[in-house]
Amino acid sequence: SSAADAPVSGAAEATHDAAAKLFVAMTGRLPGGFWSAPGRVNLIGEHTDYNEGFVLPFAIAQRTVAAVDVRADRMIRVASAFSEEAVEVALDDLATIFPTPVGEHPAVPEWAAYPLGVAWAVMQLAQRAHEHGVRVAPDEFVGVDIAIASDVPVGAGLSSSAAIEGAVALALSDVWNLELRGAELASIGRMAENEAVGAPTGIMDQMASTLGEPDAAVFLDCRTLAAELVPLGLTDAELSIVVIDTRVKHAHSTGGYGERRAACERGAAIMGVPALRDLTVADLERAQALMDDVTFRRVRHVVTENQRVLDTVRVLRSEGVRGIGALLTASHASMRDDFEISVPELDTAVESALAVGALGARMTGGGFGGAAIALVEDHAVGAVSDAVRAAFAAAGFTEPHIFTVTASAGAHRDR
Ligand code: GAF
Repeated sequence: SSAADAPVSGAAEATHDAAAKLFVAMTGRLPGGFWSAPGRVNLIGEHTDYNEGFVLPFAIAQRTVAAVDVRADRMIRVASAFSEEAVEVALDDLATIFPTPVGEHPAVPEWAAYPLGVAWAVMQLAQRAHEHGVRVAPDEFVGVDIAIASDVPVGAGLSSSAAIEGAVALALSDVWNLELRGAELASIGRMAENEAVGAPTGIMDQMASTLGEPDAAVFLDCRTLAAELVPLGLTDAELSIVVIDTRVKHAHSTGGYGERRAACERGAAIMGVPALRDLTVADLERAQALMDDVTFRRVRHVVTENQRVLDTVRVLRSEGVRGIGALLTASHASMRDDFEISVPELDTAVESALAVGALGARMTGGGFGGAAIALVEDHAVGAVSDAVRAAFAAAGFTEPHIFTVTASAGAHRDR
């Protein structure tokens, strides 16, 4: 084709229908309500979140929908399009299932560890109510049925997991009358991801999924969790963000992600700082003298990436989005060469998009697969898509899934 694949619309009717059908099949009843939360694209700021640094993601229109109702007992039952079987657990037994021991698989099917992990996290936090603003005691919680459907591509680096967590956390907050918002919901999602699913991720994805707004990126300080919306102005600039999903699947509960985290912690310890956030580009010369080459390059990626986020925010606010292309491309080079989390498909996506005039391009998300993004003139979206597809075919790679994304609303109740 000569254009990007058809964009998937936000909170799509089809996703609501799928969640409703699953709910009816599981319970024989209609759901009491629908909640949804989006996936995200990270514009810039990769592997900086767990180093207490800066990130600039935005929520996308693709969403996960949770169809939910309360039950008369204290059971929680979840169903999803990922599985034929619903999973049912007593609320009081969640604490015997989670946390998942480090390095082990969850005691429930992995897809179910997300929604059940969120419920567990909410109940855990209720016991420490003063910390996270949970107002209701765990023994007041009633049982719930939850059916989940999504149009966020899975394994594409677009945070399908944060979308599930956000939708379920908000639904539980509402049906349990907890009035959780923003960073509270995000912290619950992250706790589920880290301790129930067992993926040692930062908080970026959950914050983007809960705080996103149309036409804006979320500029987040991952140390203080202070967030500011930064208008993107893509429409006025006649620019598009094209996502190239390489279809190389990644998982952050295994391998490279945790190793990168460990290298960053090592680097911070050698430099005598609490987190790499506390270093600036001026500290890099000293760092190089103190550590091995691999650790140094991991540190250099994080330190320069934090600076690129700050620069991107400054450029967005002064010149506008047309000015950020070189920063995106520099971010990719840093991830490819210093952090070493790219794969040939991601490099091909970036290079082939740039070769036909993309203003900037980079892999987005945790790496080792997933998606790249390119900043492209509206009128060139078709040409860039064609060029990337041709480059993939020439390299013998699986055909990528290419589509444009728009900055969209964060988690909300739909109906
Ligand atoms: C994944 C993680 F979930 C995020 O927390 C973040 O670390 C990202 O990789 C890399 O920037 O999406």
